Amino acid sequence: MESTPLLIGFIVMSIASIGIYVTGPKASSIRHHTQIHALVPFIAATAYLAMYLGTFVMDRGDGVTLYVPRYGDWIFTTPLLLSSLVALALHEHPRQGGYVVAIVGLDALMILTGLLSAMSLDGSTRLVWFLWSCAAFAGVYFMLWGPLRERSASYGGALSEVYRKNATQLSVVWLIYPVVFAVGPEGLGIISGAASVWAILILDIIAKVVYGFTAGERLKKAEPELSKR
Ligand code: RET
Repeated sequence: MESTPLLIGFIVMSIASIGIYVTGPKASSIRHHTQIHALVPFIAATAYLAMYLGTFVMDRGDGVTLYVPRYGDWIFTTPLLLSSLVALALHEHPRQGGYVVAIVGLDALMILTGLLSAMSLDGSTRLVWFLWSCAAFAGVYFMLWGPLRERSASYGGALSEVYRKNATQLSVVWLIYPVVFAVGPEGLGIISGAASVWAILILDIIAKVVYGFTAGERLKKAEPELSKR
């Protein structure tokens, strides 16, 4: 059990949730982004608390520890982060619903098949699920940088610029997760269990907390233009 990083995760996420809510934009045109960005670390705090307490933390069967709450966290937080970006790209256009379903569907498939990979005892089965998860991940990137980027660009100005910056920040950070997974004990076992828990903690702080604050600041600056649309 790696209790130190798990306890740190619980504390950082709890404080960050309140911090993002208090400092995030409140104007009626964009405050839903603040609500979503504050909910994300709240969910993560719950998962870190569960992992710290040992709830749903189990031996996979070969001595490798499986942190199930981590996937429970991701299955809720990644769709929330994506739906905030989709709402921005389309600026609350009615056709938004379809885009959200498509990208969230791909994202959920990515997390669930990632869990299947982590659970697999057989190396080649693990690789197949890993690659399948990567295929869904590629679909998420396609949606972000294809149709959604196009729609946001058609609005131009601040909307398109904030979308591009937030989507870039998200895309870069998310790419490191499968790398850490692949070298961690659930994958090839190149780095130790402790190193992998620390690495995921740092990634989670960047993807949820740093992202929550910076994405909110960009939206704040663009608010005067966004509220006119
Ligand atoms: C897994 C393993 C299988 C291959 C891939 C993965 C991708 C995970 C990602 C997680 C992102 C989590 C975030 C959480 C913060 O809120 C499941 C590790 C592609 C992209 C951003």
